[in-house]
Amino acid sequence: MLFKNTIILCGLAAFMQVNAQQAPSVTLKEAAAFPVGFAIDPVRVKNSEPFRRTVLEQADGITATNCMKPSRIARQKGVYDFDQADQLIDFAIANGKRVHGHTFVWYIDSAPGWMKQIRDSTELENALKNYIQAVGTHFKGKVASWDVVNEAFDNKTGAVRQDSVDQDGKTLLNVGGILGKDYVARMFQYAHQADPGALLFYNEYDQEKNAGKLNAVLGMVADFKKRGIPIHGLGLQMHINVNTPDAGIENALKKLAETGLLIHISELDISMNTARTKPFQPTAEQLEKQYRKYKFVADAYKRLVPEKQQFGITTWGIGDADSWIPGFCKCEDYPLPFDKEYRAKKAFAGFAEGLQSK
Ligand code: 9MR
Repeated sequence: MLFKNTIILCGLAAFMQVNAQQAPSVTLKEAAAFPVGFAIDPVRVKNSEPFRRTVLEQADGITATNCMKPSRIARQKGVYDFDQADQLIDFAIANGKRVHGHTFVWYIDSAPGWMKQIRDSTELENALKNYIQAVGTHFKGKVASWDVVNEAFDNKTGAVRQDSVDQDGKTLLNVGGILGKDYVARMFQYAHQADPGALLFYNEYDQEKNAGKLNAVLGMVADFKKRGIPIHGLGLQMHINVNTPDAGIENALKKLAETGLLIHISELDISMNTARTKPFQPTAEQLEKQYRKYKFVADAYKRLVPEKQQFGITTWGIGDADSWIPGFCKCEDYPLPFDKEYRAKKAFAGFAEGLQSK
């Protein structure tokens, strides 16, 4: 009986250990030698005290999840609404947090409806140019950096996207089809004219698992360098899961760093629910794998990106309640370092340990 109770107690202790709300002895910003950031929006800052406190305590910088997207700033042509974005930036600046702007051009939902209707190349070129000019100038001196173009390359071909509808028939901003593949370079030129002091990034997903995309990004950088197109950094979104192969992450970090540009892990989250089920309750093994993957990512970034190119690591949200993934996959998931109450998870400990690795 005693033996059996001991086994039960040991099992319980192991379970509690993986689920333990760690009382962290270090914050992420203390643990990291480079800026750690969170993607956030102003409503949560205003409405949730634990959210706000976590930003203040843990982060060096922020990215706007949605409020700096064209769909929010320019709902109507020629009318700019900076209200939400200004609130967020005032909060960041008042608290000494670096602001990363996201994003000027994105082919998907982030483009306003009126812009997606444009078919004429001159009209679209001018609309984008005017938008970048107005928004870049408005935030000049307050925003350290911008994702100028987001996700320009096709998943299958690695060529510049030229689709006007997605697989569900939703209208896209077919900027590649209307303006031609060199539009990406011109957007960087417009962004540089608008705010010559801002660091300009190209941001992309799946580079850790899609060789065609990674090569497309590398090819774009080589071309930009040859032609003197201003670009300062590359964003590796890293929406990954607990089974994403380490080798792919290392390969992407290494190859992107070889460009000599700043490297930003720009949207990190690590999904555990690879079967995309609902409901979903992570097992002790999945929590352990998430802990290890957070640790690996931070450690790999430190090992493979030279210090002077370490722009930082940003997670896409703070706590699991902020994640975009459940809405997208119609499943449950817990991909972030903090739980729904903004208590540090085991994943947090992995992240902090990786950031502190020698
Ligand atoms: O997390 C964002 C979600 O709330 C928005 O509905 C969506 C569309 O604007 O964008 C999400 O963020 C995306 C980011 O802007 C670009 N990379 C992928 C992110 C997750 O979809």
